[in-house]
Amino acid sequence: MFSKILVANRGEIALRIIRACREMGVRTVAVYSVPDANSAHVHLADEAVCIGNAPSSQSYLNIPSIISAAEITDVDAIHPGYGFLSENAHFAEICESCQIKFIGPSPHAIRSMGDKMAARETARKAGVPIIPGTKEAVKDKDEALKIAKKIKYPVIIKAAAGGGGRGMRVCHNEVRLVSALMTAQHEAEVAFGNGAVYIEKYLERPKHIEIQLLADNHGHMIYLHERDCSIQRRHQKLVEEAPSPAVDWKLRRKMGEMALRAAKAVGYTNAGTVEFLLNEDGQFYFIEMNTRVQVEHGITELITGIDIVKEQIRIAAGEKLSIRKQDQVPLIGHAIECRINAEDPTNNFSPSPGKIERYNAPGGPGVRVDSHAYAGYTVLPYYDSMIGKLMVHGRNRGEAIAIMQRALEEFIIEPIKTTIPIHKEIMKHPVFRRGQMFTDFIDRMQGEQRTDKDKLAAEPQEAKTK
Ligand code: MV4
Repeated sequence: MFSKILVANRGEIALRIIRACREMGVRTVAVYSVPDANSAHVHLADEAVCIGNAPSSQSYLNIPSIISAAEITDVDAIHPGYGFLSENAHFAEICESCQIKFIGPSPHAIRSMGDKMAARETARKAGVPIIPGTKEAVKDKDEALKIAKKIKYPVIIKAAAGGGGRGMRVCHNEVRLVSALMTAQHEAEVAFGNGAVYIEKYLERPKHIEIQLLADNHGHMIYLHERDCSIQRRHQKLVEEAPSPAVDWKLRRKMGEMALRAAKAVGYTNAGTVEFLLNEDGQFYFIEMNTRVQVEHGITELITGIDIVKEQIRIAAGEKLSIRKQDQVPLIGHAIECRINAEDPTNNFSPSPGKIERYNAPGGPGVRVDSHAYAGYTVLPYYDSMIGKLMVHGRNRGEAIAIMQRALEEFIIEPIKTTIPIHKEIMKHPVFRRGQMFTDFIDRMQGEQRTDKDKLAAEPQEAKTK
């Protein structure tokens, strides 16, 4: 096992990794930017090194600075968390060349899955269902028109180097397709330095289902069932749950086996997640693979009892998976996560940084809070607005929702604006309670609220006093 790990991240995930290390008897090094000097991860780690100024490009994305910190503190390994350098194959290679273990998959696996168009082709060749569309990058408008005619509108243009919804464009007709192609290619070139785009048939109301995988370097690979991440807004997940109310055991097994196939095709090791879109007819399609630990990994830990971060560290240290047989992976009860962001849901989710004066995290049976926030902590404007994750675990979905509602009521974060109020709305929404949410859930819910408000405003005074 490693004796010391550098955590190349901040916020709640840095804490999560430090906690795993502490329990495993591994020492930790935190890295931090100048304004993060007072952050919880700096205090909880055994050592801490300042790596640069506030902008991520100068600190958490600054490879020379992070490698220097690793060499000065003489660590055996680096855990990248999520975001920042976690899916940077070049960084993984540099770690390797410095004899520092990168806690994640191989540079080859990261690179293969990082090109979303290549990943789609890899999945197809491995026999994993993909959405009808292009095999290679779309060269010009004639090619785009031809393929769209074949698969029929609506279609979606995606950037090969994109992922997570970045650089996507939905087109309902030929005119839109031609103009969208030009801008999509240009935007992809500017944003990712790679203008390659591909086209898929656009699925109108899918569910977003992802399969968590673990693979060691001894040939063992298991899936830890699915998470339902259909509740998103502008490609930011708000609520996730495991298992999915839309997946039965037969489908779970099919999706799990297809996820394993896709991962095996690139020689995948460590923790990873295969994303699928699930149609109302029960058909599912590979969309991409995330080669890192994800924000929502905790709900899978709650239903399986498997500590994914500890498994990541053990795998990187060359140990075998703690559970190596698929039928020994538990699925107990139901877990839900609400992401608590410093955003104002009543003002288009605009960021709401600032000092937290009052803070009280919920507790009690079935509640887990992963957060770096505390009373007196200042939410910084430079980074991601997520200040914590509220996770609950119940015997079934109904119980999990009840625990979540109770926990949301207990949670106090003042005076900054947070997403807690919208989570309360989601938990009581009949569509959510029936488990019938699709990726358009939040837009529809907010549409309903607007019409409610309009109705109230338009209604004569007597309607209220009656
Ligand atoms: C799609 C799609 C419909 N059809 N692909 C968004 C995130 C990225 N990983 C893939 N995404 C989508 N790809 C086809 N062919 C719809 C989405 C999508 C979506 C997916 C999951 C959750 C929320 C979403 C919101 C809008 C669009």
